[in-house]
Amino acid sequence: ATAQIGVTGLAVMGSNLARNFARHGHTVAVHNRTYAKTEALVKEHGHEGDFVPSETAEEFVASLVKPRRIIIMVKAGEATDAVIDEFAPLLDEGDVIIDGGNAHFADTRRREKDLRDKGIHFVGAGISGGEEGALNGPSIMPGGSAESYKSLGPLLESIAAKAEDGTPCAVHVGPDGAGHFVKMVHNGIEYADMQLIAEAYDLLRSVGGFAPERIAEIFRNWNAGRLDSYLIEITAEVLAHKDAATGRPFVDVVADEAEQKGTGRWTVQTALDLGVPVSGIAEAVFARSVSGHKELREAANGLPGPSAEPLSATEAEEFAARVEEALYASKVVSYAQGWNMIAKASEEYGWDIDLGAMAAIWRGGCIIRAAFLDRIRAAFATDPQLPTLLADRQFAEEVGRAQDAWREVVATAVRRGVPTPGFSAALAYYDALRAERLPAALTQGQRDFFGAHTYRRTDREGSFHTLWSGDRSEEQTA
Ligand code: 2AM
Repeated sequence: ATAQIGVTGLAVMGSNLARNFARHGHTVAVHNRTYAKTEALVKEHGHEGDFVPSETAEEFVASLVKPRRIIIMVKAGEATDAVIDEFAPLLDEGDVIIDGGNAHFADTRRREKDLRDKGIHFVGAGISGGEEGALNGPSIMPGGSAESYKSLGPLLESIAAKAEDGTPCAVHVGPDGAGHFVKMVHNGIEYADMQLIAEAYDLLRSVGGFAPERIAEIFRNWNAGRLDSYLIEITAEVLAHKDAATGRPFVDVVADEAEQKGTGRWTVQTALDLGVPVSGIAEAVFARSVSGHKELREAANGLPGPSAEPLSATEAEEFAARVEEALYASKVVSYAQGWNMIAKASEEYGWDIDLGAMAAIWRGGCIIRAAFLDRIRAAFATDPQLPTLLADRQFAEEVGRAQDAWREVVATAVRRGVPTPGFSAALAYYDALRAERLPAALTQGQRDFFGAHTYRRTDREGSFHTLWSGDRSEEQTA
């Protein structure tokens, strides 16, 4: 046995990950259900490093040094269980199985428990960065036991992306499903980011009157500032692209129905269960959903909207600057919500997640990589117990400075009939958090009126109920 790590499931993600290990000097055992893929990998990329191909699961397991480390790269769901069932009987106590797919964290918790009972470490690892990241450096979010990370960590850190300060974008997130959980939230935040960028584009186009090519330039400028990020960078590329067949802007020939594979939806479903408001992510998931409901959109097409004068060139430039502020402030809110969700789950499941470390490993390799994440890392370094990013002194100052522009942009969008669910929800959340009093007091009154659900008072401890259908006197119930 010579291989330090094994990869089974050699579609593009698996192959690229195996090549990444080999290129970093590790001996990599490779295996796939159908041998042709294994052969093709070794034939095409064998010169990149040391690969040990195996045709059968038994040979593959025998080719690995102990403790064996096997990464499964198959489609999330039944295939993962099938592969685990095939390999588990061949392994020894202390061996490590890593699931690098996009599993739901609840499945990862179940699998981890089953394998733990057999003495095998199961690590659900979120891997972000797509095919390119897998080959050249992904952001890696492994869960599972701390012990498994001792033997696995150095291997993962060697192939992970490196942040600007050289830190590898891989860290032990926490026990059992913690890794897949934070990967899910990462994807939710990615949905929110994309939605906010889409709204900014829509405003620049429909209110500002700018052409896609000019908007690409605006995004390129933004990318040189505090919004510097992979998503803003590729937005400029997409907007500048011309369709070869028609010569028109590419965005104008693409059907405007956004699709989703489900991690955004999982994030929102899970957030509802945990009771964490992630309105930015939820609005992003719903916005994709609305875009896909062709029948609803056709039925509503032609409903009246407002009429408005086009902006002058100077007004349009000023408006664009305000959109940048609104985008930035809304982004801070959606990240604040995402981090709240991670903090809540960490508490609920006893994961003890280092919140700053999550920002640190997302600085490179993944889709939401951005200069901004180093600011989040710094915020948690200053205060590891920070209840919301909005309370960080620097973020608070920036959002405070942006708020006038942010309100103006949302008001303009409403007045001119441009849907901005992301910007609007983020602003509403900001205003709700900072409000001295919320109308939730009235909600409690209504609940007590129709359902005797009781309420608490601002001036005394205990639970109270008013005899609404009687003499309206108040009784203390607890
Ligand atoms: P295949 O090449 O034999 O189809 C992505 O689909 C990867 O997952 C492929 O490498 C595929 O193997 C593998 N895969 C899918 N379902 C599988 C299963 N039930 N057992 C093992 N490998 C599977």
